[in-house]
Amino acid sequence: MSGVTVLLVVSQLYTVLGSLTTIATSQGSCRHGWISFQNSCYMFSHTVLTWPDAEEACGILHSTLATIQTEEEQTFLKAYLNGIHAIAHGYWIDGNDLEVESEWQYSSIGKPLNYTDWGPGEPSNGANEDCLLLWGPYRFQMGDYYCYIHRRFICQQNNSAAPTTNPGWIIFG
Ligand SMILES: [Ca+2]
Ligand SMILES: [Ca+2]
Repeated sequence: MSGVTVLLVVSQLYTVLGSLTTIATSQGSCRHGWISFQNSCYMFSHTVLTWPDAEEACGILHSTLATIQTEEEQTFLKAYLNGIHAIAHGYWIDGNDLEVESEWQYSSIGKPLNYTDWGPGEPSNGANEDCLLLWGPYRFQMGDYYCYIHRRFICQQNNSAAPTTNPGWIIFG
């Protein structure tokens, strides 16, 4: 095989791989180990970190702590966690009241929470519980807890395969 032929074969191989990647992306796939829901991918950690370290870890993975903004999203996450981790203590998600007590904000977008699903008696604040957790004992409703405690966490990333339209077309339904 001549050098040019080898180059051609390699370039064709890349073309095929490129097509496969396009197909996978258009089907809304997430990276291996991440779970797809609506326009996002979620990663449920097996390791435990403090809330600030969990936030940083998600950033390293080009994502943020899960920013739960709708009842549908919370229902999905609760159902998933109740299905796979019935005994886990809790998972850090995006949200804290570190700046002003009782004013809960998403850290990733710097805005007040627009959806909450507090467990019984939460947020309790205790002696400054300022970070947001999905609580295992409350079947993964939300609670506040001490930011420096090591817990599992959920990262969220926009799915680049979010439905798109051709120019001039609109989404219906
Ligand atoms: Ca607090
Ligand atoms: Ca609490």
